[in-house]
Amino acid sequence: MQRTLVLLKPDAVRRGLTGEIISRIERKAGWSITALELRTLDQGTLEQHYGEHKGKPFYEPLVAFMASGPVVSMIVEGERVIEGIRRLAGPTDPIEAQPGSIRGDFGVITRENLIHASDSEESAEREIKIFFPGRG
Ligand code: DGI
Repeated sequence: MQRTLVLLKPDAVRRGLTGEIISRIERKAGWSITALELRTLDQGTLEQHYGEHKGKPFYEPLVAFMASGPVVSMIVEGERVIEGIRRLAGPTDPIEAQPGSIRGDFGVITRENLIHASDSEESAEREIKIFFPGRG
């Protein structure tokens, strides 16, 4: 059994797509949401979360976007959930994402790509500690 950290980004919240996206996750057999919160992220949290991208040209606009409104943060648990949610989400650039995926169905530009999901077990554990310290 795996667990992963999922963020529904400010564009998903602003556009009223959180229900649709959560529903896609809930419908996968055997997966369950074990923590869920709506919050606006502070700079410290974003620096920890996206630290690997610090110094890259897209970092500052990414952090500004991620702080621009509330996000839904979740822990999702289940069989192969890390790879599974990455596939439901689709690639980083929504134009490359297949129709049927979340980014493929709803996204256009790379920054406003609706969803974050941990990319490995190590990332999941690191990110869960940032967003849900009591669940680390
Ligand atoms: O795991 P992902 O969210 O698909 O991608 P990531 O962890 O490599 O990057 C985190 C976010 O940073 C991504 O969702 C959007 C943004 N990003 C990544 N690469 C680029 C980018 N934004 C722009 N504008 N250009 C990039 O090359």
